[in-house]
Amino acid sequence: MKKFPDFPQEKACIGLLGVAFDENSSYKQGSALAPQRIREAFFCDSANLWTEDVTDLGADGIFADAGDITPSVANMPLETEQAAGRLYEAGLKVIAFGGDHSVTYPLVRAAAKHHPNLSILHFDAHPDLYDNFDNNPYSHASPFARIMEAGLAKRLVQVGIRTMIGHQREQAERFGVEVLTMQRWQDVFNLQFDSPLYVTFDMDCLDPAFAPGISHWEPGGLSTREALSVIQSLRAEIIGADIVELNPTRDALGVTEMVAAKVFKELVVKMLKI
Ligand SMILES: [Mn+2]
Repeated sequence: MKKFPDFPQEKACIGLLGVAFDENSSYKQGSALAPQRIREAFFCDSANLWTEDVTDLGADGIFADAGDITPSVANMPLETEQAAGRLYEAGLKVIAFGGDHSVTYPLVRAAAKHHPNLSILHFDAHPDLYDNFDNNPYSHASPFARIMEAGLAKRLVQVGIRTMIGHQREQAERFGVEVLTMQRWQDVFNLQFDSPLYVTFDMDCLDPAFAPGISHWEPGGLSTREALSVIQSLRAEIIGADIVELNPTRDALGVTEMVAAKVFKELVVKMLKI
């Protein structure tokens, strides 16, 4: 199989990190299997390595791949933050992929350390703002409560949301989160951010018709095309990103891993261009 060049690389722009961790998933596990599947989908011979704006991601000097980490349950936040931190320290922008959404808290910690005044664009069916879920403050349903409590982002914008409840609405108001629910889905294009942007992409922002290989099927989501258009129409400097919640055990045909690889490609080229 073709592979990304290993970290470190003298000329690379984008550091890659697979996070094989699904112990904070509240309903189904399986997203720990995602990093390898996204790598395979990226290099799948059914497609090419060019983006829609005709940029060749197979060219030299783009990627440096730090491989996959499999953090322990007890030390996941620290191990993940340190692994991502090494890439930022090398002057790279960073894309992490795989894992449940709890990995975003340490990934954002690493990003915020190197990029103050961070903004976050969060694609998801779920607000993930629970103070804790099933008595787990590090649940995959809680990362944005931890991020906002810690003051890691000056602005958090959520798109794709369609599972709001009272408690999470209170949390959103408390933290000043800009929630663009699916009822306002036309408002998500041409978003502008005036500070470094971290993009976190939960695959379940998409309608399960387009991306069934996820743990929480929530109908009424974005189409793949709509999500790509949100990314392509962004006016922002993206310094970090993650793609999470792909669950290969629910992706019998491998459709969803191809969607994840497509999102990966369009995020990468957006990171390269600004
Ligand atoms: Mn979600």
